[in-house]
Amino acid sequence: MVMTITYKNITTAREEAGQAFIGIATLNRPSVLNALNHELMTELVAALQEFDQDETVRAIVITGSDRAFAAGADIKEMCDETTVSMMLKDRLATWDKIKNIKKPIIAAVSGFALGGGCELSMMCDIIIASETAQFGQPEINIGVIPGAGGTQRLTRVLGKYKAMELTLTGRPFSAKEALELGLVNKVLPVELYLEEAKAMAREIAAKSPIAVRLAKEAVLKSFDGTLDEGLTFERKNFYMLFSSEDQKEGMKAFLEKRKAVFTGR
Ligand code: DAK
Repeated sequence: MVMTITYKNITTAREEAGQAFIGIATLNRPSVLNALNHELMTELVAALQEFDQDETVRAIVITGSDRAFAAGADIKEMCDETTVSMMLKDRLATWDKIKNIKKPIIAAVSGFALGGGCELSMMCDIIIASETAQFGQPEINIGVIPGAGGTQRLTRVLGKYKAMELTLTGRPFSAKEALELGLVNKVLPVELYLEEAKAMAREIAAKSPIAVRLAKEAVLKSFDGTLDEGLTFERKNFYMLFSSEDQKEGMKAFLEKRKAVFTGR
């Protein structure tokens, strides 16, 4: 069963994944290559929050079209802004809410993933790309810099020198290069990338949702502070799982040589 709700700038769907569902949010402003205006981002955040609240949804996929994941933040919308208007509107506060989504998010990226589009993909937990995907932070070409985390997330993944090159030159880079740089998990032919992202989401949907949530939280924690802080956090989450029914079920099922049935309790 597939249910679809249509927003103005995105579409969403829930697709069956065993006993549960995966949530799919598709960016849908084709006339501007899915440029990310405020209305689209507000809708996307609302859709992600709805999936996050829905106990039956276990993993989320964000995708665009084969031609464009997103060609960046909407330049038309930003063109006449001033420092003060940008600060007062604080649009980034909307983008920031994606950080608070507890369920794993997989970006299925094809075509242009530039500027804010590249940054949106890097806000996700896993990136599956098509062979035609083209990443990049071209903001320098229009007199600005990445504004939605690009200078930080790109650098943490690629290291100083590659991040510096890509940020200062604005050069787009291919899915193949992104794979070599460790920015994407897999590259597939354009007919297959979305299916692969959904298959990975379904695979994750079969795990204990509470273990998945704490695992995501612990991995993300490694970006925040020292190794010791991260290790302490991981240990706390690990111990916490021992008060879940899923831990008992998962371990018992292993010992009884059967498939575990996770309830998220
Ligand atoms: N914004 C608005 N419109 C865009 C757009 C964009 N980023 N990208 C493409 N379009 C529009 C084009 O204007 C064109 O519209 P019409 O002329 O048909 O009305 C239509 O999409 C098709 O584009 P093209 O005709 O240019 O198509 P091509 O195949 O020739 O070229 C391209 C595709 C992706 C190479 C080219 O469109 C391009 O260079 N686009 C701009 C890429 C770019 O510079 N992206 C970075 C934007 S800056 C923030 C959050 C995030 C950000 C900043 C702040 N806060 C919340 C504070 C991020 C900033 C950015 O992303």
